[in-house]
Parts: sequence; C-alpha cells; structure tokens
Amino acid sequence: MLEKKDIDLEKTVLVGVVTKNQDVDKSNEYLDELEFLTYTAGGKVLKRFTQKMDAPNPKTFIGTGKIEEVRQFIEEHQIGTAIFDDELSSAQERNISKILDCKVLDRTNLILDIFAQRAQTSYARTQVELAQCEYLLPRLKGMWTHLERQKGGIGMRGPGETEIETDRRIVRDKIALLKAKIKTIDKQQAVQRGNRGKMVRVALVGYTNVGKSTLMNVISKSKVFAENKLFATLDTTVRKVVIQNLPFLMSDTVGFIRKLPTQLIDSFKSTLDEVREADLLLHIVDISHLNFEEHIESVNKILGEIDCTDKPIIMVFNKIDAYKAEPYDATDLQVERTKAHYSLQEWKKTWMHKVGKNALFISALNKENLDDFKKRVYDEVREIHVTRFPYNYFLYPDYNED
Ligand SMILES: Nc1nc2c(ncn2[C@@H]2O[C@H](COP(=O)(O)OP(=O)(O)OP(=O)(O)O)[C@@H](O)[C@H]2O)c(=O)[nH]1
Ligand SMILES: [Mg+2]
Repeated sequence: MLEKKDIDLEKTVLVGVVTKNQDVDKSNEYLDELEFLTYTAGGKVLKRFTQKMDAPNPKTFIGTGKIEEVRQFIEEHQIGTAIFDDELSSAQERNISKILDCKVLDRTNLILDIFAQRAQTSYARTQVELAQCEYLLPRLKGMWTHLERQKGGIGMRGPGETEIETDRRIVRDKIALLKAKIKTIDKQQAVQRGNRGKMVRVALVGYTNVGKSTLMNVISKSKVFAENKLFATLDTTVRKVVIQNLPFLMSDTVGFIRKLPTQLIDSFKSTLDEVREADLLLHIVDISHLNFEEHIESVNKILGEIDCTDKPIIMVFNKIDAYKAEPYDATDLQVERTKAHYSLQEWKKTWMHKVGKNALFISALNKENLDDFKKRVYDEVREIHVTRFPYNYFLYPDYNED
C-alpha cells in the first residue's frame, strides 16, 4: 500500500547533460544529488533524461528531439515539474516551459525553494527572501516580454514596458528593505558575538548531510535538528562546549553544496560570519559518500569565497561505520584498482600523509573514535587559548584519556 506521504509527493522528471567535462558516471552522480534535492523539496522522480552534447542549445538547453521525448513522457504521466541540473537562462526557461507545458526549475531554483521551506527563524527567512529577489531581478524582463507576446501587440507595448519597470522597482525596493532588515539583525548579532568575550571559537563546516549537527549534539549534549535530508540546518547554533575543563564555543551552521547559488552565499554572509570569525574550523566529511573528495573541493571553494582559507582546519572524516570500499578482485585484469577500492586504512594513510595529525576518522552516530577527536580538538583549542590568555597555561594540562 502506498503511504500517504508518497501520494503527496510532486511528480517530477530530471534532465541532465553529458559533456566533454562531465562523463556518464559524473552526470549520474550529479543527478543522484539532484534527486536527493528533489526529494528534500517534496518531489519524487519518475524518470531521468540525459543527453550527450558539446554545448547546450541556447533556446531549449537540450536538443529538439530530446525535448520532444521529455514532453511525451510528461504528457503521458501527467508530470507537474521538470528539473534541470544546470542553470537555465530566462529565455531557455521560457521556451522549455512553453514546450513542456509544466513548471520548469533549475538547480538554483530548487535549492532556493528548499531553503525557503526550511527557514525557521525570521532571520533565515529574510536571508532566503533576499536571495530569491536577487535571483528574480535579472529574470524579470524576460518574464514580462513573455506575457506581452501572449497578450499581443496594440496597447501592450507602452504599458508592458512600464510594467517591467514598475515590477523591477518593486523588487528593487523589496531588496533594499530586506537588506536593511538584515543589517539591523546583524548589528544585534555582532553585539551578541562581542558579548561572548575572547572565548576560542570553533566552527563545524562541511557539505550538507555529512553529520555536522549530529556531531554537535554528541559533543555538546545539545539538541540540534538532524535528519537525513539536505539542508536540515539553516541557522547557526552556538553552544559552549567543555572538553576536560577547557571551555570553548562550537557553532553548527548551514551545509554547503556543489554550485551553491551565489545569491545564497551573498545573503547568508551574516550566517557565515560565525565561520569567518572562527579561530578553528572542523571540516566534516561524509567518507561513506561516493563523491566525498569532490565534496571536499566544493567546500574548500566556498571557504575561499568567504575568505576563510588561512584558518587552521582539522579534517574530520565522519560515518566510518557506513564506509564500504568497492570489492576488488586482484586476479581480474579487466578492473584497474582505483580509489573506490581503498580500504579505510588506505584513506587514513592518504590523508595523514596530506595533513598529518589534522585528519581524524570518526562515527558521530556510533560514537566511534570520539576520544581521538576530543583530544585533537582539545590540543588545538588549548594552543589558541594559551596564546590568548598566557597566564592561564597552568590551568590546562595534557589531555587525559580517562
Ligand atoms: N551512518 C552514519 N550516519 C550518520 C553519522 N553521523 C550522522 N549521520 C546521519 O547523517 C544524516 C545527516 O546528519 P546531520 O547531522 O543532519 O547532517 P548535517 O551535516 O548537519 O546536515 P545539514 O544540516 O543538512 O547540512 C542523519 O540521518 C544522521 O543520522 C555517522 O557517523 N554514521
Ligand atoms: Mg545540520
């Protein structure tokens, strides 16, 4: 029997491309992630379409034959939404929705929509709304010309133009308003952060769904919302944590994702201040995810964009309980041994080689290796702490295992 939950899910199809820089496997991995995003947003995927192409079609993104194939499927299965993995121009979006006769979204739309659904506090809502307006503004012109054409020429030309302008002005005014609102809250938050004194600040960063909130809960015995969907956390939570007798602040914040819309990075700047002002970053990685190395790159790219690359970083590889290497048969000459066949031990070696003691392997869920984790964080925080309060040095002895 179908659960009610399943019936409520919106029916969707996904569309992606295979290009020179994106082979079939990569394209599939990206579509896996897009499917997870769709599920998080409240949709279920009935079919995926991919097309091999050198460059996207400027009018319809994919080729005319392919789009007809998608159209037929959509008509047959009464699908409400088609989701494209890549960003569509406003012209493409318009053309495609005309042909497919359904809602057309791209990856950015989808992420913005999830953020909008998930925003709990008025602060998060304001930031998401700002990102949505920023996304909308350059697309407004196209939307109106579309309507204009539908309504026909005479009498529409003048007012049409004016309407674009009025509409733009409304959105621009809204943007100004939202920015002012954010500024006010920022001031309050800066004061709050100032009140925390000189305590050492540690920020958990990482790709979405890697277990940041779970780890935060385990370490600080708090209750931050964690679940197996993307972007469970949008606001930043800060907790005081004490390891041995050394107190410091730990923050859990919004997760990153490949191609995080720039509008979101911009409007979440203040949420990300917690990361920017941190003394130490713990970069949490889901090692059980097939693409974890690419996730690390995406996170590093975003850390670069928010000027955080010069901070000390500890790499924390989480979910070791769920790590499975692909089975490797040494006698099979057809299959070359790759990283997918690495054992956990080999990954440890690789990363210890890269960053030395700043690579930890844990399971936040099963509380595995948490002592190693605590010890490493303790040592690092103590080092920062005693440079800040040299007279406190005697207070903090070496980490005591029991
Ligand atoms: N198997 C396994 N699952 C884990 C582990 N840690 C967290 N999880 C699961 O991973 C999922 C995501 O955990 P969260 O703590 O919400 O992840 P997050 O990084 O805070 O995610 P966002 O807030 O969405 O960015 C949840 O279903 C957790 O139960 C772990 O060590 N092992
Ligand atoms: Mg979280």
